[in-house]
Amino acid sequence: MDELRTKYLGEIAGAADEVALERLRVAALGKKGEVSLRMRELGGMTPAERQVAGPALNALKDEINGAIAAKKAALEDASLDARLKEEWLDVTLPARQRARGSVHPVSQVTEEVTAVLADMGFAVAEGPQIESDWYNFDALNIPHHHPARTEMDTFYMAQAEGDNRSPHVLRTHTSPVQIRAMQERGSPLRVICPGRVYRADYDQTHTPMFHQVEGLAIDRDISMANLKWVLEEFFSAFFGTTVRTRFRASHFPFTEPSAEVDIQCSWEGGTVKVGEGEGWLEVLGSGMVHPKVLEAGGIDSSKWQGFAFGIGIDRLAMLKYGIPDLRAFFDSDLRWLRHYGFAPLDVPTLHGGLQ
Ligand code: 2NM
Repeated sequence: MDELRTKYLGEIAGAADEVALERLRVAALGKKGEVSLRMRELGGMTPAERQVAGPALNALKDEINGAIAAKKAALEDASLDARLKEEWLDVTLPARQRARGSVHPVSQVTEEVTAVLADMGFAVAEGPQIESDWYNFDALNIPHHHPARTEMDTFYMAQAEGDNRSPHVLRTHTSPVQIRAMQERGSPLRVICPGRVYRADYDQTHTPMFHQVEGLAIDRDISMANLKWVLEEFFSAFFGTTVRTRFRASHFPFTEPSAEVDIQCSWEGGTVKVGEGEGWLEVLGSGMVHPKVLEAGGIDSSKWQGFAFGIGIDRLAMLKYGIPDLRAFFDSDLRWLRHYGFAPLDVPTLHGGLQ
């Protein structure tokens, strides 16, 4: 019996896995196992022999069962430890970087301009980028012989041969959206129209597609004084500092009188700073809407009047964020976009100072 104990306890201690343990259990305690066979021999013993051998065999059986259970638990612990070691995860590591885009400065500035003017009570309107020549020119009192209407300046849509209708154009300003707003909403009216516009021009300071925002306010007694207040308020909120303006008489077919507007700036060290110094920078065209334009928009010019203005968004973005080269705006250079772009969650707000 001592031999059996030594043999089985030794082999159980050295078993590599559960399969080996089960094989040992069958060899010792199974129907034909070595311990079971000994137990069967108890019947042929004298009562005195049986009284000694019986309890000893039972004790051996219990001891082997116990050793198998203990070894099984130890094997399970070891395999769990191995898995934990294998699958260990450091939850304090920084998250994997995910590629994400940035907001283009033109988009950001469009949002900023819109936030300021919307806060003053202007509604936002959008319209088609391909326009009829009526909405783009005639409704705006731009005569047929005007140089802006030549193919030198305006992109005309291709037309089938023999089609005598006047071709559509890529809108050269967002004014056609203002005409549509007058027709659809009537007066009184306060509306701004931001968006893409197109002109056949390409050099250091012009791209064939650029961005504009136009504003329009119509009521019974609106004047140039209201225009000047709105623009000074707008520039001060947009640049985050008090900005003086200077009006110079000018001419546009769609306004009478017309004025070009300069903003105060300094030119020190080769960089332009808005809202300080003695210099001036031309940024905007404006005026009182021409009666013919009001009539084209379906508004009675004997009862209503209003101001309008137009600003280049790309120029505003360059001024505010110190971007030197206009053409880089449309190069899609990822390094440039990462440098000048805005985080997607930097949403412009008035209380946030618009950045
Ligand atoms: C400018 C300059 C002056 C303008 C006119 C209109 C409309 F459609 F209401 F008549 N919208 N914007 C306007 C006036 C635009 O851009 C330099």
